[in-house]
Amino acid sequence: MQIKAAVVGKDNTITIRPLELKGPQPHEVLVRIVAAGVCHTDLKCAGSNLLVKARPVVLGHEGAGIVEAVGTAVTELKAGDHVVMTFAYCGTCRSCREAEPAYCYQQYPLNFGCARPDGGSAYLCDEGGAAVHGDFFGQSSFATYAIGTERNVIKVPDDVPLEILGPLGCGIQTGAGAALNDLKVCPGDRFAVFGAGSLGLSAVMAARHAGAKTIIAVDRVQTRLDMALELGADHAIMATGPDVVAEILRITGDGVDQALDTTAVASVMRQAIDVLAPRGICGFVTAPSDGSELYLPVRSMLLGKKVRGIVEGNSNPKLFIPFLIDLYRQGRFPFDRLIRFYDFDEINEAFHAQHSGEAIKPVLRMG
Ligand code: CXF
Ligand code: ZN
Repeated sequence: MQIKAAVVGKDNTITIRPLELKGPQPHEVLVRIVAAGVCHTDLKCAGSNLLVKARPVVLGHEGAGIVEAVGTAVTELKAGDHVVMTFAYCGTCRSCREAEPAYCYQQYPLNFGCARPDGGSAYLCDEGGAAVHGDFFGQSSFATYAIGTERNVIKVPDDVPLEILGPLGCGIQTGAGAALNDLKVCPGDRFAVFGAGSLGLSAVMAARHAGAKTIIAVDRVQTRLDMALELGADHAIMATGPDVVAEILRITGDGVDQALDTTAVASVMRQAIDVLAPRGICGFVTAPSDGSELYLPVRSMLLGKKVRGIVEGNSNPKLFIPFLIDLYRQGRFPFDRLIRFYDFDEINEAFHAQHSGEAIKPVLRMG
C-alpha cells in the first residue's frame, strides 16, 4: 500500500515522501498511525548515524493508532483496536522470559538495527532499487502506517483520545516506570529528579502518586521547574544555582531515598549520586553521548547505596501502559499537559522545538 513517511536521508535531513509498504507477515500488525510522539532518541538517531547506521531510514517510536490488519498468526489483536506502539523485545531470552522485556538481550539489534528479523525491510525498494530502512524500535511510526508485532503493539481503551497516547510507548513510561517499577518510590520517601523534561516530569507525577513525602526537581529552565511544582514537586531547584547538592541535603536533612538522572550529563549524574541517603538508589536512563565516564564516591557508597541503569522504566508495557491510562482517567497522571501538537508536515519544527527545549513533548498528528 502507499503510505507517507518521514525519511531521514544520508545527509540527515528529514523529508516526508510516499513509500510502498508491504503487508504484515504472520506475527505482524499493520497500524494506521493517528499520532506519534517525538523522543530525544529520535533526534539523536536522525542527527548522526552513531546509533542507527541505516540510511535512508524512517524513525519514530511513540506511535498511537488503529489496527488496520493483522498477520495470520496474530491472536491478541484485531482490526479496529486502538493501540500504542512500544519498544521491541525478543520474547524468548532470559530477561523476556522473566517478564523484564526492557532488558531484552536483543534490545540494541531489535530497536536500533532497523531491519525485520529476516533482515528485510517493510518498504518496497524505491525506483532504482535503493532500500529504505524501517523497523526502528519495531515500528518506524513517523508515517501514516507502520508495522509492529503482537509483542510491541499494546491494546488500549478506546474512550481516551488516541492522539495523546503515543508518548506512553517510550518517554512517559520511561520516567514514570523508573520511579514506580524500578526505583520503587514508596509512601514517605524522599525523591529527587535531575532534568524536568518529559521523563523527569513523568517521574514527578509518578512519585506524587506513589505517596513520596518530599519530591525535588532540578532543571536549568525556570518554566520547567514551574511545571514540576504544578505536577507535584515540593521543591524546584535551579541547576545553575550555587550548590545543588548542598541545597538538597539542606531540604532533606540526610539526602534522598531515590534519585533519578534524566540529563545524561556526567557531572549531573554525579550530583544525583551525591544526594543519596544511606541505602539510597540512583537511577539513570541514558548514557552521556560525549562518552564521558562517571567517577563513583566509593567510600560514601559503602553505606548501601546503589546506582542502576534503567531502560524504558523497566516496564512490562502490556501491563504498565494500561495502568498509566487508568491513572490518567482518574486525574492522577495528567501527562497530556506535557504535550504540544504539530502537524505531520511540521516534523522539522517539532524536532527543533524538542531540541531547543521549547516543547516538552512534541506529538505529530498524521491527519
Ligand atoms: C532508549 C534509551 C537507550 C536504551 C534503549 C532505549 N530509549 C528510547 O528512547
Ligand atoms: Zn524514546
